[in-house]
Amino acid sequence: MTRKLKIGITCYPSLGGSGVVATELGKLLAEKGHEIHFITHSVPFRLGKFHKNIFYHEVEVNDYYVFRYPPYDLALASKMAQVVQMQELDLLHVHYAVPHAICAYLAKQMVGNQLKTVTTLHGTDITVLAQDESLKDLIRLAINSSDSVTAVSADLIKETRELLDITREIDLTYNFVDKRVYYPRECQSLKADYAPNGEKLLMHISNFRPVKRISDVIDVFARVAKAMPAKLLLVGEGPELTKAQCQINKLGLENRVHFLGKQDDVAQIISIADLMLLPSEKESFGLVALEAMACGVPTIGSIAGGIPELVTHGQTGFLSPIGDTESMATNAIKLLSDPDMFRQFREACIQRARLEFCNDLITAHYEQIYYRTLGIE
Ligand code: GMT
Repeated sequence: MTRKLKIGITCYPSLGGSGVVATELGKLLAEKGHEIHFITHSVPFRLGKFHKNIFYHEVEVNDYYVFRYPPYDLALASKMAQVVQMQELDLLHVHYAVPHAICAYLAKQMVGNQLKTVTTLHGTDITVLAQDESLKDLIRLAINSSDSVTAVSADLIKETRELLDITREIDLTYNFVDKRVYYPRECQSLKADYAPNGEKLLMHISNFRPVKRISDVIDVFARVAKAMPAKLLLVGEGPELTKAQCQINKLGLENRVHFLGKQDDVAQIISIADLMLLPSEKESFGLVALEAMACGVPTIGSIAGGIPELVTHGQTGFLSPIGDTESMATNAIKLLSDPDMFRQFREACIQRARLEFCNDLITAHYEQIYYRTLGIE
């Protein structure tokens, strides 16, 4: 039997796809008997109840009076080194190059080369931060000094190579969903609350940052709502929310749009949707489209980043060029008006999520990477 590992995981513990992936991965690895140590500034929001084999180590920042900015990154690196030594960890798996892979690099300098590090690139560390000339060399150092590097789409690997001139091996490990949580749920009464007259329900879930193109979400919805009775559910919060509210008021759609705010557990709410809208400008993978797919909900989205690797155009959703809201709305109307086509898409979604992106498959892939990194075959 292959030896069980002691793994330190660092991620952004608050809302966001990378934190979800890191935390769910930790939980699944713990279920398989590995010992997992989260090293973060607060408890990862998806951790929830007590789990056997999972430990949490809080990073506390020293606010010594000469510090203008409390040095979180240094505190994290020291904590990593301390936990590695005290708990005799085999490796650190860090999610995001900046600052986590840099901190892991520093921890390794402190404890020695026997510590192995695995870095997962999630997107904005490359697509946004690597564009910043002042950070480029640091990000390159973080990636090149990790023992293994993974990225969540082939597109992100390509972009990492192009932007940072990186030639080392990068493993492709897609985002995943836990099939015990994400499946089409029976939510008739919840659906009736939002669509009492059988309206079609369109949904968008994000952190409402400009890259998500919320105005396109609303524009697509406005076009669909002209063609058929429909409602829009907006889940999440972020900087573009107020603008979205104004656009909705201007279009006179206030009674057809519901703002649900931040939700930690979206599996149930996604199941009441007919379509997920994801018209992003940048999207290294699009976890929310996968969560929707697993619940049998097709995505209408953009040809951006890794979305085409996830959503099969014409089978599990429809994709259009970024900003082409007319084409997105036409596709949405076509799908929503044809019950046979919709049924086929729904089936294809459930199948694809189970076959290509299920928790067992991707967790096993990460385990393989850990064993390879540690030289255990
Ligand atoms: O989408 C976001 O803005 C959140 C961001 C994050 O940092 O958590 O998500 C990124 O990582 C997710 C998990 O790998 C991916 O599914 C998202 O596509 C990616 N977001 C972007 O590339 C914009």
